[in-house]
Amino acid sequence: MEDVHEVPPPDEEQGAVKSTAKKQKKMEKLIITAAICGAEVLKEHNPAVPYTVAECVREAKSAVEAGAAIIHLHVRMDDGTPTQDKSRFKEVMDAIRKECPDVIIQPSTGGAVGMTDDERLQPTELNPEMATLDCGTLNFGGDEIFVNTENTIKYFGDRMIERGIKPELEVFDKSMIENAIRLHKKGHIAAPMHFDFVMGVGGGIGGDLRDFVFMRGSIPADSTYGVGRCEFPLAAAAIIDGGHVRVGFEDNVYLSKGVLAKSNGELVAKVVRLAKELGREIATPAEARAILGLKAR
Ligand code: KMH
Ligand code: ZN
Repeated sequence: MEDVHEVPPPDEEQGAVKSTAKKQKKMEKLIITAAICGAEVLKEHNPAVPYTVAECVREAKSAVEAGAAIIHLHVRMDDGTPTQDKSRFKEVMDAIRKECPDVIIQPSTGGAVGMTDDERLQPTELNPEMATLDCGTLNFGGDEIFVNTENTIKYFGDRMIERGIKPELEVFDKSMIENAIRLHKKGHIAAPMHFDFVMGVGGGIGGDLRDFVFMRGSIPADSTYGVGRCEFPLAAAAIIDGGHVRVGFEDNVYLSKGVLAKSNGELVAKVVRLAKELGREIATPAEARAILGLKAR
């Protein structure tokens, strides 16, 4: 009599089920973005938060050496006051490029709460390869509101199209994905779109796995995405799913519970370790440019 319990021989690839498994498309390499500075986080939160030009270079270098392909950049005055001043951006970007010539620098157009649209847009005059485009208005703690009206988003999107800047579409909630898709259809945002899910900010969506699944399932099929802020619980999910990851002091100053990161590089290195364990390779800046379709400068 035939043995019904006989175990079929394993396929050559561990875990593959011959008849049912689809051949998986090879995953793109993982793009790690380091948001090294932010506008709100202070040295009181972590003494390694950079304010000066030299400190920004130190932090960018540590992140790039650890595996970051993109530096998401805010700039500060030497006393820590956030600024969107074009010349300060130029000074910091030039200094970073001197040490890290290949890295993609993605200036913020979000700036800090209370800044005007034109003040925020100043770094786009430097024609960076990428810049942030915040896709909706958000309660930002206490009485603060981070204002991005539909007209603001259109204005920023049009500026980026004119200058060939790829927007990093920062979405703090699912409704902001809807805003981006609607404004893409009206011609204010070019495709393929790159989203960054900034998750777990009070006023926005939470940072649980179910929130991530909801966000991830809501973007167009031809788009790419990264996940940030609640990056450590969610990085593994994004790595497995083929998404990308953002880390950095702007979002989180801790390496693990109660342990401050000594540098942005330490945060990047943690993602690199996770990716290695999960079998995902890390993108160089050149590979990140190819994945994101950035225009050569
Ligand atoms: N600082 C926040 C108000 C961005 O970089 O575009 C906005 C922000 C988003 O950080
Ligand atoms: Zn930012």
